[in-house]
Amino acid sequence: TREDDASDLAVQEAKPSLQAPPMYKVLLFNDDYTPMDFVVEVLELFFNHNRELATKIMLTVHTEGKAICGVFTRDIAETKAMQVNQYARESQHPLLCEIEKDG
Ligand code: NFA
Repeated sequence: TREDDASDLAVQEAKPSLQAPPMYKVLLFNDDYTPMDFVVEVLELFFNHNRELATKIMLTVHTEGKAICGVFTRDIAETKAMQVNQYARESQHPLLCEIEKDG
């Protein structure tokens, strides 16, 4: 600070970051074919939800058409969606995961 430092040019100061990063929702979408157990497994594996919450989210997707699995910074949200879509594809299920900017 001006009070403590001889020169702001010579001293490196860590400035607090004041802006929170933009957040992205990760969404799962319903389809007619993916087994309910597989969706619960995805929610446990990739979003660290316990069995009870994973089951609730899965049933919301099933009845409402979609649900939020979690909210993350862009890189994390993109990676989660990629991992879920790759795992679904490998398992030959049509389950779809997308991200959407929060707010
Ligand atoms: N609708 C699917 C079924 O009846 C279950 C499902 C839930 C699929 C959530 C995708 C997402 N087997």
